[in-house]
Amino acid sequence: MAITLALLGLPHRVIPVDRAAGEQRRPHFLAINPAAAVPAILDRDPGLPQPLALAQSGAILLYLAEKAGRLLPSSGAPRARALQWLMQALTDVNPAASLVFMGRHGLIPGMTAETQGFLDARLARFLRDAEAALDGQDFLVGDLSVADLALYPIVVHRWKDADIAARYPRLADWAARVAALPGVAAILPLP
Ligand SMILES: N[C@@H](CCC(=O)N[C@@H](CS)C(=O)NCC(=O)O)C(=O)O
Repeated sequence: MAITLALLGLPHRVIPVDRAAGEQRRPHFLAINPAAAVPAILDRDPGLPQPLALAQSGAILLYLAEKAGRLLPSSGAPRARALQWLMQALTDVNPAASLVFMGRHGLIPGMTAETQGFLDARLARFLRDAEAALDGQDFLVGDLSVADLALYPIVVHRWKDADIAARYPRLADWAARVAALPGVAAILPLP
């Protein structure tokens, strides 16, 4: 979210939420997202009839792109493709990556090496889809879009587990391109 806000040049303040301390369950945060999960935004734009509290990373990314009129094609097939990749990043790649993380950090009860192998292979399948999408183009749907910005943190966080640099050369080059965008490396650099 911070990356998208920075790239769009929208004025904002990032407020870290200490989840280990349960801050997401405190009243001041629940007023913004009653589901007690990050990310969430509070848009106090005076042009709005009232401040907008919004959760779910996909909804937030779409809202910010539409607000700024950038990072999302406005109509037709280009927009549909960008939405497809946004959903693919958030509903395929991200859950697979989260399970790999949980498996490797002892957060899945009864975890075995076989199950970890299954989870690793599942993530690898989704990463291969992204690798294929980047054949012949710099970003997932041609121009930079919120789909790239949804996928980038997932790829960065699983960089070593999934052996991105060695196994997915186009994805690694793409990540370097995203990392080189203004302000991105200061927020989330490549490992
Ligand atoms: N589908 C949601 C997932 C949000 C979510 O599960 N966030 C996690 C952190 S990645 C969270 O805040 N969990 C609540 C907790 O840790 O108590 C989204 O994309 O925003």
